[in-house]
Amino acid sequence: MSSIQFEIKDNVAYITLNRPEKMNAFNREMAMLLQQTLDECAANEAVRCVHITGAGKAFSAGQDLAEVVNPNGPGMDKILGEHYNPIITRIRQLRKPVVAAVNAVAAGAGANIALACDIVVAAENASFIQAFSKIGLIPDSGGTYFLPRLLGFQRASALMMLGDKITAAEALQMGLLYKVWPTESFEQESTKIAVQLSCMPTQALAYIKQALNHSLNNTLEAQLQLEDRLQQQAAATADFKEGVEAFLQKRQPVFKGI
Ligand code: LHQ
Repeated sequence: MSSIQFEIKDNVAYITLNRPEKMNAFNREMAMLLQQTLDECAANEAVRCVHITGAGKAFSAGQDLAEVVNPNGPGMDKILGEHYNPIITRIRQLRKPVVAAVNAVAAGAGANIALACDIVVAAENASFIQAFSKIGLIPDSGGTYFLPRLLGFQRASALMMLGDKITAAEALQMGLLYKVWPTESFEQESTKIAVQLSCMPTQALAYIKQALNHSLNNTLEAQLQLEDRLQQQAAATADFKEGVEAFLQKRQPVFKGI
């Protein structure tokens, strides 16, 4: 069985982190396979949304700690630069929406990979842990970048330093998540969001993502200029033409992602 399961159905790429016996903890093979899979999603025009979840009882427990102490393992000098940083960069640069469907516990790099996605949803039994400080590390995989922006400096600081486990309900209330559903309906509901996104104007979603990426650091003036440029590009797409025509003709639009 591959540590990454991958299936494309109706314009959605379903990626499942698949080392359930290890709580989907990342080893080098799984990290490299996830990068490769995200590259396939970028290259394949049939993919208009990516949905990432975990198999079994975890979303992901983060780095496989057994690999870190293995003398034949990749080594601390490689783990971030070759495993996690390229995953986070790929998620943020992918010109398609990525949904993190957090089915259960997400710890360490597992949590921060989820938080780097465009829309994060969770099952009510899911939980999030910045587990790093508990083993003498600092949050990585974008944690020190996204958490203060999502939560504010104080709450980010507390979660990162204390390493407390927070429930999906707490994460929702803090602004880390978009929605939480009961475990029984979670798969169906998170899939519904992915299918909805896959039918939307994909280019416009890519421009939204590009604008959001820049908004994290831009001045208002620079952001207004970027909006001007991206809006003109969005307005040049076939999907914009279709969206306006459908509105005026009082019918549902059929977007092709171009
Ligand atoms: C695991 C793991 C795991 C191996 C559960 N590895 N086996 C970057 C730079 C370089 C180095 C390090 O890492 C990083 C990035 C990071 O992600 S650092 C953070 C790494 N992750 C953690 O520290 C989380 C460790 N795990 C936990 O805190 C708990 O296991 C969680 C909260 C995830 C789940 O708790 P429980 O539901 O109570 O399950 P459990 O603790 O009983 O674990 C079940 C099994 O999974 C157990 O194995 P066993 O053989 O006893 O059944 C664990 O040893 C194994 N496991 N996480 N990361």
